[in-house]
Amino acid sequence: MHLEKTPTTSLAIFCKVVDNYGDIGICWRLARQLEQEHQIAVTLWVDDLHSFQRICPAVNIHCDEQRLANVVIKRWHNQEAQFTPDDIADIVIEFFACDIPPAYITAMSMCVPRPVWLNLEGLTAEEWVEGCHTLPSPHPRLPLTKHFFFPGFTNKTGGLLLEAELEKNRKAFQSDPVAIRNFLAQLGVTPPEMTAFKVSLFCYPQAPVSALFKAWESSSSPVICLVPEGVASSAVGMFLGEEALAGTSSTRGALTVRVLPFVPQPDYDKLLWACDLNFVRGEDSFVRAQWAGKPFIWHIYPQDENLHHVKLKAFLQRYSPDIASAITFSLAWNNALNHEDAVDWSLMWPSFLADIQKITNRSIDWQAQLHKNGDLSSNLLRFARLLK
Ligand code: TRH
Repeated sequence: MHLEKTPTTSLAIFCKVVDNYGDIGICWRLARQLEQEHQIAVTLWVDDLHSFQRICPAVNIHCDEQRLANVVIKRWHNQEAQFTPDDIADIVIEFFACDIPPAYITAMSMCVPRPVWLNLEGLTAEEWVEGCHTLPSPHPRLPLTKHFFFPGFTNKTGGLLLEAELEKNRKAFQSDPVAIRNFLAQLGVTPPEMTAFKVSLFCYPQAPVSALFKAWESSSSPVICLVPEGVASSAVGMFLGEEALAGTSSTRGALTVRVLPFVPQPDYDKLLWACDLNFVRGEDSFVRAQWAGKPFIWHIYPQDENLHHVKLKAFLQRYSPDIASAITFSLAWNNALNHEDAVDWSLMWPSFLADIQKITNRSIDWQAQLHKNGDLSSNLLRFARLLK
């Protein structure tokens, strides 16, 4: 029997790092998954290798082109770069409406057949997304059409990034106390700290960290707050009485704060899996916390005129409309309570903690609901193949 070899599909992702780690975090996760689970030949164009190296220490920041996890990584530093149709991938993804080089677009328009061109958008729980997901946007001059692709929480969106093995790996890790202990020990967590209520903290500098620390200090049982280096440095430094460097820690009342090294991306999942409560932010850690099956509090990326409060409320409405303590806590963490509402963390924390089992159960139900939407990479490829 003669088996015809199907040519490998090629795909390029263009990623502009606006700030922090979420842009590259999402693109790198997507790139690896497309390569590993779908055998796509992926090239990831990224303009900031320093941010990339923080979440993936194997990245060489001096290299214009390198291959990691079988993905070709190219430094994107020149909008004037020249391209011919031979350089163009079968599927082209621009992340978050970043402007891909004009010559790349011109070369795309000269390809036969034309590549699929997608704009992968940011995540929001707002309803309008369902109406915009997969909408076409014809190029004003060239014979090309770009399509919008929205991640999301319903089956009328592209879903969320989710690796095929994630659930299996998480369950194996969470049911192996030795693996959890070894993992935490390697990050510097001491045996007595491991028995405390474990919280991981990842947030923007505006979060009311000092006020929450005060409430934890007078908690009825020990709390250990694990915070990666570089996160909430000023509040953490104030608590510690010294610069918040990896390895430093201090205890006051019931609270111990310990600064961890900023871990590589796969270890960040393990940190979420190992903790009893996770504070996450932005987009990617927010999604990972949802896959961790543990209670989490989201610090949303701040926008002008508090636009982010609308997005926060849209998510909370979907996620936990019936758990008042969780909603109040999340709103207060994001400074989104009505002005008349006084924020008293020493009251809010115990009432959140009293509902922790209910909140955990909700996070498990939510996860099951999300699974029904499939995973973003497979959904994206299915859509791209429809357009071919
Ligand atoms: O870092 P973020 O705030 O990123 C983004 C960007 O600011 C972006 O411009 C904006 O659009 C978006 O938020 C909403 O948060 P995020 O999205 O959670 O990304 C953090 C990444 O860093 C994620 O991939 C997990 C990873 N990470 C590690 O690998 N190790 C760590 O120790 C920590 C704390 C995070």
